[in-house]
Amino acid sequence: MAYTQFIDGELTAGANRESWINYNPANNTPLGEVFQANAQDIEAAVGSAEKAFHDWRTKTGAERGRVLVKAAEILRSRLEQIALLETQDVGKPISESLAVDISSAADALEYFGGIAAGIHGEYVDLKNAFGYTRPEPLGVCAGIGAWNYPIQIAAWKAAPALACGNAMIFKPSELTPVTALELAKAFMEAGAPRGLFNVVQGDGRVGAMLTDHPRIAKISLTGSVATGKKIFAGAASQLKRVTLELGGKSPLIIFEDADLQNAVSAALLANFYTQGEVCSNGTRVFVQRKIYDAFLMQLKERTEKIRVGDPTDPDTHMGAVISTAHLEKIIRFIDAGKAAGATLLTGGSRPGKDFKGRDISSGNFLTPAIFTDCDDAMEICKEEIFGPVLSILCFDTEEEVIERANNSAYGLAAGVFTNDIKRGHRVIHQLQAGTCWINNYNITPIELPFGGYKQSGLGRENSLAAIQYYTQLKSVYVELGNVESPY
Ligand code: TXE
Repeated sequence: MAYTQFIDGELTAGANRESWINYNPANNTPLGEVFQANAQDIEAAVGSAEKAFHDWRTKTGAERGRVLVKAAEILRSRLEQIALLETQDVGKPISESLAVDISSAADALEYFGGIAAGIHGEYVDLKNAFGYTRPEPLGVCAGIGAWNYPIQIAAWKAAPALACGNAMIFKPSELTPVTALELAKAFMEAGAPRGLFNVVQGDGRVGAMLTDHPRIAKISLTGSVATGKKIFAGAASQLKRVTLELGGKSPLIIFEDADLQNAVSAALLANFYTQGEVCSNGTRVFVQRKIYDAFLMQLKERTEKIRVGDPTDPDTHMGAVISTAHLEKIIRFIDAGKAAGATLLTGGSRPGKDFKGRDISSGNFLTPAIFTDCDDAMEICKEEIFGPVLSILCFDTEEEVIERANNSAYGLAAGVFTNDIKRGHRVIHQLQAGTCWINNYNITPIELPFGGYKQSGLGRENSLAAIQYYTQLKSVYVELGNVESPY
């Protein structure tokens, strides 16, 4: 299989380009060859996107919305086959790909397709005059994706961009080149003009070319904080618009009155879903002292029942992490946690066989890990591991836990479990985080904004909040009288 560029409505040839092999994380066998976009590809993508933008911006919101909703229908009609592609590319369980990834992408297309006709300005009566505003598109926007939710990330950027009248050039992560191409095909079949949504493959160098390109008006990144800072700096010379969905080390706070079963379920989901490779994960689990032992006992028992194995098996709970290099990075964090004095209570090892006795030694598998005896200052409690590693911490008072939870350069997400309705809102209002949950975790409906405080990002994706990041607002004053002049 060749993963090439999708420019001007079609897949381009792969020849005469730098290339690399894309591997299946579950067994490290080749899925296909990926061809790095070159400067000519970028120029062709920008030219095609500009041509598409020229017509697309003249369509009404309703006309644009129809294409997005049709694209959503096409994705849903191919859910099983795209889910399998995503599972093979990312290593995540097929149960997740079927339940979340493609549906979330389709939800975004439907949502922004539905509101496209409602994206308009305001009218203001003035003295012998009136004014109005116009939310106008930016032009050609670039999306740059991470590898944990490839088609969801592509759709969360393309849907608002196109709904607002822009064209998009999307670069998936070099580790997951596959399903952005499925989204591109769906847009074409839905009636989008050629070049409205282009895909270019490649690593950070291609991402940097997009950031630097003078005719690309905006960059939207989903990725690490380090990359976010590089893009922000690179965009500065042109004052190019940037939205950044970055990493985090988010707190999940469990008060003594919480429903224990639900709180443990949330802690498991917030650390082990998608092998823990979720930016908004609640990886610092703060538990109030009175229930700490009971919580930890249930957490350990249920963690050890998580079925690690072949991601294509519907019974599997946890698949393989994205690459051998990433697996080694996670193991380095685990070693550092032990060296710092934390106790590895369970997990953190490489299983040779999975829960059905199948040989998985050739894949990037790790059993879900829990660290106790943690200290806030430990690296495993400060840095994003982006793997199945949970750090549990004990606290006594509300004031103490809020201060400790906020003591982080990140601010992406936060969760609070309590049955005291006043405490739940009181605490969540004091947490420095952009995406929050009370008595659940990591539920991200398209109707709510998603994004972070502090170094976890700039701007928001999803909900009506996203519209401001894909439009620029023009105000128009209309004189109904004469120009009064002292000259
Ligand atoms: O990120 P990387 P990864 C974060 C998550 C973790 C990271 C993992 O927290 O930190 O993403 O994904 C491109 N100029 N989120 O390892 O390495 C690169 O090619 C331009 C947060 O992929 O930062 C890739 O396509 N582009 C998120 C993309 O940036 C550059 C949810 C990300 O790569 C570049 C999911 C450069 N100089 C993961 N260097 C959220 N908050 O929603 C690299 N890239």
